[in-house]
Amino acid sequence: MTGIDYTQKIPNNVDLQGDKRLQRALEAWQPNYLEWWGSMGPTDFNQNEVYLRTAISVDKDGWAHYGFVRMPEYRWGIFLNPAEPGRTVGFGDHLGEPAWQQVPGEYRNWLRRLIVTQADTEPASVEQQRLLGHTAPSLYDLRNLFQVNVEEGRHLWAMVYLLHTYFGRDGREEADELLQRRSGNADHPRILGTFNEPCQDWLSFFCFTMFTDRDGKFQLLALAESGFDPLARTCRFMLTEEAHHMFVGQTGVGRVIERTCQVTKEHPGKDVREYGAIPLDVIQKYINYWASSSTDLYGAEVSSNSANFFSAGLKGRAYEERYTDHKALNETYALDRFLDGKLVHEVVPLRNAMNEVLRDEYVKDNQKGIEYWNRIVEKHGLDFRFRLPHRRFNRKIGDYAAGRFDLDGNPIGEAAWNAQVGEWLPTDADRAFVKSLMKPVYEPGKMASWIAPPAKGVNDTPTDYEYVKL
Ligand code: BYC
Ligand code: FE
Ligand code: FE
Repeated sequence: MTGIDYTQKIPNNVDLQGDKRLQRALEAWQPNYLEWWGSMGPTDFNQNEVYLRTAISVDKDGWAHYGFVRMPEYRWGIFLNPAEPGRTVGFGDHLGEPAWQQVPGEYRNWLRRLIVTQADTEPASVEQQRLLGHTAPSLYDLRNLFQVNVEEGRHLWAMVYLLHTYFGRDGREEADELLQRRSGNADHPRILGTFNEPCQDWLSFFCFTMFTDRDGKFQLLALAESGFDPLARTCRFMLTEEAHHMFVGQTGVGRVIERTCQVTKEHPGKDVREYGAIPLDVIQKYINYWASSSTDLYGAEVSSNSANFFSAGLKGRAYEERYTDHKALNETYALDRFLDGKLVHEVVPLRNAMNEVLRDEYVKDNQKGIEYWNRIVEKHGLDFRFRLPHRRFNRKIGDYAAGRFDLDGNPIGEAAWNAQVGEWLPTDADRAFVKSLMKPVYEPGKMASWIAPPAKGVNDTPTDYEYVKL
């Protein structure tokens, strides 16, 4: 079944009606979710109609549905990609065995932990972004923010469905806790570092959707390979939603760059700040900050957890089908570790380096984004070039957290770091300046001083469309 039943309290394509116990349990969680949305989701705007897309089927054209919806009335539901008949486990020790339709008992705890970690990021991001509506640079951007927010809410539903359906009582407890942890709360924080970082201005929001949602893309690609079939199917559908989030980040930062380039050419020799634009080197510092924090989200370079997840067939590699050896048992991975204060070349069993393998794909994808931004600068004939910080730069997780590294990944001392960190990461003054620009622009078609208009509107609408009815 690919069509989605919208007559139900919880829209779904998993025949929820056929399992009354499960349906009741999820319908009991639903008001708690809505209460969380009301208190931790976007502040205000819950009574405004927003031009949102809603999935009406999981087919390719299932996204055709756009309309005005108040966010609390968005039809959050449970949508899985169709089952592939005869699907088998695609990697690890169980290669070729039938994919699991139930949780394999021996892997229950690992699997639950993976699902909870994935789930936790979704509400966290909504919490991080909750104030941004008040300073949106245009109605177009306001609408995109809310689109991202409701879809992250749906991603939480996707994971909660798995917890409730396949993990019994402890799954239900985990689902409740997902509504209790809070981004940035010292006593009860979200699980992963980046999801506790404040994201309170729109340059940060665009960097977040560029770099942090892109971690989402690669983690989902790895989980979409899972031998636990319901997880694979739900992640495959989530990936179709994720593409829009990265579009918002990629083009959002691109439009900020575009605007700065325009101002630079209109007022040669002047500080663009005077004209309400953001200097390119400040944009670069925000890139450095969010790219490095999001690079942490792959975990340690050498990790027995990652080896276990792979061996067990729970979490694969992105694009597993591109590899020839799906067992990865006799292969190795060479990397520069940072041990006792020195970079040391080491060769480790490939399975232990699966976090790094996934991070490699992520870094490659980020690099393409940087090139897109540089084409904008080039088009304007300016000399500035953006760059991706080296993966060792500013890390808090893994080997490199133990040292200091410059943007090229060279180890440096604490004094050198302190002397230069203000050129690499946003300073208080940079943040204060960016914050000073964050004034809402709600007139249809108008843009804030620091951002260029989008190339086109949503779903073939004109860019001065009234995307949010205020
Ligand atoms: N911050 O063996 P290690 C998304 C912990 S984003 C804090 O290196 P492992 C989205 C780790 O939990 C995608 N702690 O790591 C984006 C472990 O803790 P314990 C989210 C961290 O286990 C935008 C310890 O360090 N999905 O969807 O191989 C908006 C040693 O860990 C961090 C997933 O992450 C960190 N950055 O794996 C909305 C997929 N990194 O057990 C949504 C599910 C590591 O010693 N998660 N630790 O207490 C996983 O696959 C893995 O848990 C990880 C790390 C990739 C996160
Ligand atoms: Fe998500
Ligand atoms: Fe996302």
